[in-house]
Amino acid sequence: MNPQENQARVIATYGREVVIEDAQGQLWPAFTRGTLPALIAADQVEWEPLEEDKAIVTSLHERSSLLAKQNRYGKTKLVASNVDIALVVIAPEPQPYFELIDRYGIALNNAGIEVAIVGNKADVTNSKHRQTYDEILALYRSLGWQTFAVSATEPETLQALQQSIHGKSTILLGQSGVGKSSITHALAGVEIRTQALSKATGLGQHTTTATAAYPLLSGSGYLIDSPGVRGFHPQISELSELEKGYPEILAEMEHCQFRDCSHVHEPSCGVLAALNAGKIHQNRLNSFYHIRDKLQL
Ligand SMILES: Nc1nc2c(ncn2[C@@H]2O[C@H](COP(=O)(O)OP(=O)(O)OP(=O)(O)O)[C@@H](O)[C@H]2O)c(=O)[nH]1
Ligand SMILES: [Mg+2]
Ligand SMILES: [Zn+2]
Repeated sequence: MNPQENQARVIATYGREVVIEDAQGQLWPAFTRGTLPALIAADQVEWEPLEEDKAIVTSLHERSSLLAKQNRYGKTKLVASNVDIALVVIAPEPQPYFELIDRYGIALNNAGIEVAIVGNKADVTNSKHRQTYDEILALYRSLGWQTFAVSATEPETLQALQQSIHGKSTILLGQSGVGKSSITHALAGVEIRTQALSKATGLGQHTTTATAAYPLLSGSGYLIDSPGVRGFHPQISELSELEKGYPEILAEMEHCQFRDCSHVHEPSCGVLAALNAGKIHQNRLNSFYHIRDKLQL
């Protein structure tokens, strides 16, 4: 084997069993060598054939832009590696939450991963949460995030999104039922992977149970579909990491009189002044307070 030939990318993982894609685009079910850590979607690895149609992953390349979260027991859980951009997907149904978006924003800003919001199910106009959905898209657009309003079921609405993720490694994040897999089906070669993946994932099932990467139909780049979440806990331990998720609030802190200002009641607080002047959105500040309290930062 020449060096090129033993390079591969992890497409999906099921515990220590994984599916890898070799340099020729062929998929292999593979074991992970016992000395390696657990692999995650989009990891770059080296591999060797084991027997007829089985392989073993022998080494893991250094990961870039690693997205991690905290599980409910406070343990770090890796979500994906080597990601260029994360699409946080919302929909009018299920009800969207501002704070979930901010929680993703904190993790992604700290990981150095670009973030955009995809408002899916734009065709659903009669939901009682439609106003919240529209407010979320408007707010984050005003904060400089890229936003898209799409319907996974109407391909022509996906063009701008398709263009902006072309050639990139992209992960879809968000609550269960917002349409991450529907978007994946519309933009990526899911069908051609189904056979190789279905054995372990149960693709075709309604709810996604494993994170998996699919090649974009536009020819270059990957779309990583992930299971829906109820909540998301960024893996942070410092106030400065929290603040990184709120650049517009951070920018006002230099106008606070006190260095240890809590931005809640202090008389000459730059953050509260900006809030009163309409330069900071109340929802953003509320989630900042709430996550700071929860994490005791
Ligand atoms: N009206 C409408 N329905 C949609 C749209 N996109 C997805 N749906 C429907 O929403 C439901 C959930 O879609 P999924 O793609 O499975 O959602 P998901 O985010 O992958 O869900 P999990 O895998 O559980 O995280 C399905 O019944 C889809 O048909 C859309 O643009 N418009
Ligand atoms: Mg899904
Ligand atoms: Zn302050």
